[in-house]
Amino acid sequence: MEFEERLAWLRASHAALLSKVNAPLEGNGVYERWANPVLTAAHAPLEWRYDLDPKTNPHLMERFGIHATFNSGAIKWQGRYLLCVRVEGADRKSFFAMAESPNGVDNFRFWPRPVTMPEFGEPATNVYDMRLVAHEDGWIYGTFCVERKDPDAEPHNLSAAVACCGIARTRDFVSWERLPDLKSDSQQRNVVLHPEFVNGKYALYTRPQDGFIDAGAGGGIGWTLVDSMEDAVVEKETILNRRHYHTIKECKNGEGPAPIKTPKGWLHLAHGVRACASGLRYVLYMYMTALADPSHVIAEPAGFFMAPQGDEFVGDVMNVLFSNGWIAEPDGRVLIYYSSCDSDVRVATSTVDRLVDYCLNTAPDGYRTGLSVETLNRLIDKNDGKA
Ligand code: BGC
Ligand code: BMA
Repeated sequence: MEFEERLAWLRASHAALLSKVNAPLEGNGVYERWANPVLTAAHAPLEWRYDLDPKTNPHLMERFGIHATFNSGAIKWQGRYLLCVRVEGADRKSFFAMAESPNGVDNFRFWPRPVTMPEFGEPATNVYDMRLVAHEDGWIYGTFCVERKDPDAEPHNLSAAVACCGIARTRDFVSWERLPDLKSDSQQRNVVLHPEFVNGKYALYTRPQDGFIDAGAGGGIGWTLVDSMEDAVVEKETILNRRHYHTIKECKNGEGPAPIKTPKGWLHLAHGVRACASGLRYVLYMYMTALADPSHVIAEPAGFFMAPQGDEFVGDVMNVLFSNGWIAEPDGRVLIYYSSCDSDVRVATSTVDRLVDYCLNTAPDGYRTGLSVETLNRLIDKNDGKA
């Protein structure tokens, strides 16, 4: 195709993709998945990918490969549905970019420029998985993973890395103030800010780990109170949601987005990881904590809430569902943004009522097969009219 013809084709295909109407699919009653991913690499603006000048790019070839758009923080802001998306280039580096939709389920469009924020300390090799939180102090915070090469790695080891929590805040998602990284004795990924003060302090969900990949002695999702976000230091850390043998979170777990406040407690979405022959398997699970003490677990249904299905199995990193963003609407509807295989952003919808019902009325894990059979028999008895 000639330049102009090709440009017209690119623009038309991009516009058609961006305006594609989405629709919910009937499911298990707990939530509805929607038919189309809300963001894919192909949603990235043409201006990011192509040099659109026929003089310098006569073949209209891609000049900057966008490989994936996934793991997005989410917030409803001034009536607009905003995602802070992890965008990964062909060079494996990821960065953040805001995307906006008028309804939260389709028509997401990236803002013209990626999030451009100052570095803190040693410049990051990579950043990812931002959690957006409108804190009651009036700021909107983003906490995210900052990855740097491990300075103590043996010279031949080109994979050893160090993960810590980066912190930034904004009032408009364009201008970002970078605060010092979270100080912690262990490596940290999946750090999430609780939206309210707790005993006058900022509360963080943490995920201490001994190494970059291995949680090691890090027991699960942690909890710490810090005096200030401008100099956040993990001093006393307790584990509030533990990893457990032969569960979906045997290897690792991590808080997803910040929890949603409900009259019956805080609703949490998290990811659990187990190992299997095909590698690490990431699924989503839920739990609830007490209103009076967000670090005290009051309910946790057994097993996963969502796991990959159908085309969600196929992507860059197979067998992965991950979520770090959801939006609770004033009418009780909940939009859950999740990503499959580190490739796309998808949406599922539910309501606070249904999610609370799911958490409070699904049996917890009995940790052994005999108790699962007992739970199942109780349900069958009930349906037989025996209970
Ligand atoms: C990747 C992340 C991944 C982490 C741990 C990083 O290098 O970018 O997607 O979560 O490694 O496996
Ligand atoms: C991690 C996460 C995600 C990613 C997942 C699977 O540990 O922090 O960024 O989705 O691995 O690759």
